[in-house]
Amino acid sequence: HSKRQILQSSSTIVHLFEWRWNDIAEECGRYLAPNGFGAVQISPPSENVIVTQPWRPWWERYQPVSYNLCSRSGTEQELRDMICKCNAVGVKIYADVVINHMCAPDMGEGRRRSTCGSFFNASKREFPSVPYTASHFNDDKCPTLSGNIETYQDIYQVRNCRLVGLLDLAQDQEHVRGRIVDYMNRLVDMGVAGFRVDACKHMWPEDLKNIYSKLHDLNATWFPHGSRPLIYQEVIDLGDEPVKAIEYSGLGLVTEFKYGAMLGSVIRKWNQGKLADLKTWGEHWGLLPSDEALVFLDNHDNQRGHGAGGASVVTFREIYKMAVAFMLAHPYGVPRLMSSYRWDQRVVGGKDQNDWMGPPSYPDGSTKPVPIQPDGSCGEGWVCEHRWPSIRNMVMFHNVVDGEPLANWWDNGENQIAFGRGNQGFIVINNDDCPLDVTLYTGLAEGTYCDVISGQMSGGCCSGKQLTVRKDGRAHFTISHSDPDPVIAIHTHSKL
Ligand code: AAO
Repeated sequence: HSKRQILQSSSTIVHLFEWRWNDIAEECGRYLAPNGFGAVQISPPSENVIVTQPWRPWWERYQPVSYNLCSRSGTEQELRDMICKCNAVGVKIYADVVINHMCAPDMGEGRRRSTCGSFFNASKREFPSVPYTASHFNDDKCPTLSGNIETYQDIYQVRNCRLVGLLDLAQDQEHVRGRIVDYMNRLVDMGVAGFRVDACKHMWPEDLKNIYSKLHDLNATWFPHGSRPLIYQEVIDLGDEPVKAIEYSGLGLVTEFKYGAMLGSVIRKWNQGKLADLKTWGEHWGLLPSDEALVFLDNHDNQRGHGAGGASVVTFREIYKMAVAFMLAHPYGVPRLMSSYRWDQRVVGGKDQNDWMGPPSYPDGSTKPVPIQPDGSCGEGWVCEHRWPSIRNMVMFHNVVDGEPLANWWDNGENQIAFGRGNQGFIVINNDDCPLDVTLYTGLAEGTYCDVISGQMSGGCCSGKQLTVRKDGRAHFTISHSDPDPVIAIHTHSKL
């Protein structure tokens, strides 16, 4: 593969959670494109309610009041400019669209509580700038007295009642589907390459199918004629409810929540889990077919105790790099990385009291820019996992080995594993409490390779560990269990 092919094969998505459009525009050109990232998931671009109690929580963006394109991330013009700049360097934009519901009924009325100043009246269910009126919501179909989803065991409640009290749109109405289609097509025409569709579990699959079928082809300025939007649908299916991910997987990709929950549990060695078990990782574990799964370790919900996945999920706070290395080395699924901001956790009785805290912001509530430090990391509370060197280098590994089958698996029966991808790359992980010291067949051509976890190639020199693959394809690996990054990864483009 040439460097150009490698960058073209890039499929890794990074969720730049709560970033401003202007910062994303810069990040595409200065960092994401040159490092082989495929796409950015942006926070919802639609106008939302301004919540001040608690103060400007991140979750206000999941309460739309119109489909006007202004939010804490920026104006419509800034959105357009970002999409253009990112497409120009080959980084796709996937928009998070909130189409299941509008805001909660107790969010007031007027123009002062919405991010573009559009008028709405939540208690009357009036959103004139869409327009939606009371008749466009599902309330008449919801079987509960409260009007809210009270149990997830009843598919009618899940689809026809209010998710955490949010006004539930009736996507079985042509008018509602039409407004949603118009919104999504406006984004497609601006140049987005697809969507993360929020709360799909709470919409009927046939309505979604209808909506998706009316989407325009991608903008031919940047994409081949006839290209369709990529759609990945948020459906939480951990196996214990009647709504199943497979009801949606025919329509697009589906977020595979079992992935992060199970992998986190194995890496934490919970329930006798060990890395050696991952030999059969994928469909054998009850996961969706690989080409239908959007996979991730944590998301913006479960990294702070919202949504689902539970305590096993790993985040930037701990053992993240090893888990990311495994995810990006393994062929299963389309991977998405989280790029977070810090907040102070304050766990009381198992719940983080600060789980609502919004992005780094000024006293007036506007989001702070993401400053880049001289060492390439981010300042002002932005974590930027995607800029951690080993994560960045594993994104390139993922591209280099694209399309190659899993090969040459080795494990010690416990928590030391290794595997290759065809003859293009090889990874070794030590999650045991003892050193790893082993000679393994890598499948790689003879030569000296640079470990992209401890360093990388630059200007023909390796700043990390060097590994020698002998004529017979074997190489000797040692990894101390006290190494903060107990992983070695080499590939054909890290050859000296
Ligand atoms: C906010 C306030 C609420 C208030 C509401 C209205 O926090 O107190 O009532 O406003 O004023 C986000 C936040 C919400 C926020 C909302 C709107 O997370 O806290 O509400 O914005 O501002 C379900 C959905 C899933 C959803 C998830 C959070 O199925 O779609 O809840 N995720 C998306 C977004 C998310 C956003 C919304 C949807 C809404 O990613 O950011 O909400 O736009 C079970 C079900 C899951 C369900 C979870 C949580 O999970 O299966 O479907 O997710 O419960 O309710 C075991 C089970 C597992 C189960 C889990 C947890 O692990 O195996 O299935 O336990 O019980």
